[in-house]
Amino acid sequence: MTKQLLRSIDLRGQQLTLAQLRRAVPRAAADDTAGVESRVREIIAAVRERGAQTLRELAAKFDGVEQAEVRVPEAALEQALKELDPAIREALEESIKRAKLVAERQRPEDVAVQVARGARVTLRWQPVGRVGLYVPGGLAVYPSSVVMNVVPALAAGVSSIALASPPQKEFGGLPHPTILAAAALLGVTEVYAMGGAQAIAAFAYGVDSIELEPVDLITGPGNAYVATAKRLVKGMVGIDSEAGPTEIAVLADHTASAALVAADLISQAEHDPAAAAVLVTPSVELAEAVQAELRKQLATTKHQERVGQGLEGEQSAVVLVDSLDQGLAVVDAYAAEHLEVITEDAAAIAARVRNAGAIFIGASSPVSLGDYCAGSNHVLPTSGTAAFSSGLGVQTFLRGIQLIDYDRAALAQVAEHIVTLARAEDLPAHGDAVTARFREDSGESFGE
Ligand code: HSO
Ligand code: ZN
Repeated sequence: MTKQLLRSIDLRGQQLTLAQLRRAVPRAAADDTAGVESRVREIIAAVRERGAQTLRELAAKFDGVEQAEVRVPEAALEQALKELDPAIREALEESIKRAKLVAERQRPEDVAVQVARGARVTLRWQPVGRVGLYVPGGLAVYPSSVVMNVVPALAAGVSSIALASPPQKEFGGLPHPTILAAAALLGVTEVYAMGGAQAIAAFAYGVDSIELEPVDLITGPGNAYVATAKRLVKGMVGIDSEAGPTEIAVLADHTASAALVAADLISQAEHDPAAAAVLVTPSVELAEAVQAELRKQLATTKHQERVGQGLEGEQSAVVLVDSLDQGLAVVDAYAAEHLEVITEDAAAIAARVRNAGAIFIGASSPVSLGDYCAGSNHVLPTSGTAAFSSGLGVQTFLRGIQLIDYDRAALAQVAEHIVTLARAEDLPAHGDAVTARFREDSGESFGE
């Protein structure tokens, strides 16, 4: 028998609890970052103490670049945009247009609630002041991720956006030109050639000597050093999420095309040997046909080696189920970053899914569409975190501020309750702060 690329997990005929299901779905153990953490702590301390000097030293050490300036001159951004392949520019513009259309419509409205007469509570959505966007370099050059981070930040009304990406030796110590061009296209002019944990530290603490002001929120993916640095500065600044390797799950029945399912699994396995590709299906015929298609398509795909590793890794599998109902329980337990539903009446099945970062409905909505041009965001929760968190969006860049506005009569209505609750908590001064407002000698002039 030919060796199958995806390992098989057969859940047919089994009644599993949620805990059992969670153990049954394929998921790689989290990396041990203990060793990385101590090095990242040293880098953060060095950036705090010696600022730009440390950034230059680490650019020489890690990126092999002797850096005169950490800040990318605006002329270099304009130049990169001028030299950008017109087809790439056109594609980026379409991607930006659709992402903008969606993000702007998703901006939540302020909510003012009249609680009683003269008593109003409002939730005001306020953009964060300043955002630092990290864009990885090296193997992965993702101008699309610049779009996915910057567009919702702008839609939220963020007024200050800085971007960091590692200096590249082959581009004279600047970040990759397509990254620079994407930044320029979006009107981002504050760009730094800095990478790794040092970039995250610079964003979190600021670097006086190059006039890099600290940010309030850091977004964007990165390697283990970047992810660890984000975790360490979290709390002092906000972070979007600690993104793990990308994942695709496909819930499909006998109506799905095996060739298309295989193509979609391969498309996301292309990111990383640690990427996960999972097919959940009640159809044994489809499962077998997809395995055959994977073998066939793997032979001709460009990044054969990492795709093969991704498919054969323990994080990937085909999960056989009795029915779509059981399939839904499996995909909910898995909580995929990307879930494709390719079944009869896919929209109705998708409506029943509770846990996923994004759901791609039907054969004409592949994950690659969402990666680039759907209008949705491709920064999504990985590693099962979709069970409690959302992808990037306009809301990531907003905070809800509560406005409390009561007049005297409205306060009087609840004064006694406040005093009672304050006493119950043995915090009588809380009650006194209210009753003081109703004493004749309080000095308050109430114009009613
Ligand atoms: N699928 C990735 C995003 C991406 N794909 C960027 C291509 N470029 C994580 O959602
Ligand atoms: Zn992708």
